[in-house]
Amino acid sequence: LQIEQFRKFKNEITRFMMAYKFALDAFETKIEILKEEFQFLHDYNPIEHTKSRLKSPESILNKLHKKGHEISLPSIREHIKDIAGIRITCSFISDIYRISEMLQNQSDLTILEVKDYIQHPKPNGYRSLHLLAAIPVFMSDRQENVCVEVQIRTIAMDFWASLEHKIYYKYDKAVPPRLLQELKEASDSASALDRKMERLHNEIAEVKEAQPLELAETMKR
Ligand code: 0O2
Repeated sequence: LQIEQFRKFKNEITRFMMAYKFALDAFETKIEILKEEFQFLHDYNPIEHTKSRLKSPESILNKLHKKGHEISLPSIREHIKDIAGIRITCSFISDIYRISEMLQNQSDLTILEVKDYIQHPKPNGYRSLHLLAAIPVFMSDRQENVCVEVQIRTIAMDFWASLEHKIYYKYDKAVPPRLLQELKEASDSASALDRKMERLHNEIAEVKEAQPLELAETMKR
């Protein structure tokens, strides 16, 4: 009987996680469509790259435990919203808001939450735009609305966040104050770089609009 119970439990978990995997697959297709169509229409690609991940069962259980909730599938579904995560890296800050708006306008997505850590960076310097979106997944016998956490950021924000993440875990979450201060300064520099790149990008776009042929000739040289 115990083996039978274990099998049943294992199947339930596999099916539970499958819904999140399908949600990510569907989301990736959405992003691919935006990317290709945008490239075609504007001859420019606002998305540098995307990366998706499913949270490991161990990490799901740790988070549930840390938040003090009971361990059950309904409890996981209710309290852990970032089981399926997708990160979109853009070239410029304006692209972040453009992509976010395009996603928010898609009628099959329900936007549950928007956290703007660009307008309001975290005290440590973390910057990104987070959307929590529910996407319908059609299974053989039911439809589920599955939560996906979308993080949209620039290359510079991504560079900063991945280094900060490594340092945070290297010091086992007790980072020396001097390093915290330097990380904050690095975040400010990354932000200044983002703003400068955006300015240059706009300037080039204006010139391109005014003299498309001349600019093309200059670029060839
Ligand atoms: P991992 O390993 O990326 O999955 P929550 O705990 O999610 O219920 P919270 O903390 O308000 O609620 O969520 P928030 O602020 O939306 O952040 C969730 C995710 O954003 C994190 O997931 C990180 O991926 C990223 N993030 C948030 N703050 C920071 C930060 O200060 N530094 C870095 N490098 N990333 C950050 P996880 O589960 O923490 O980690």
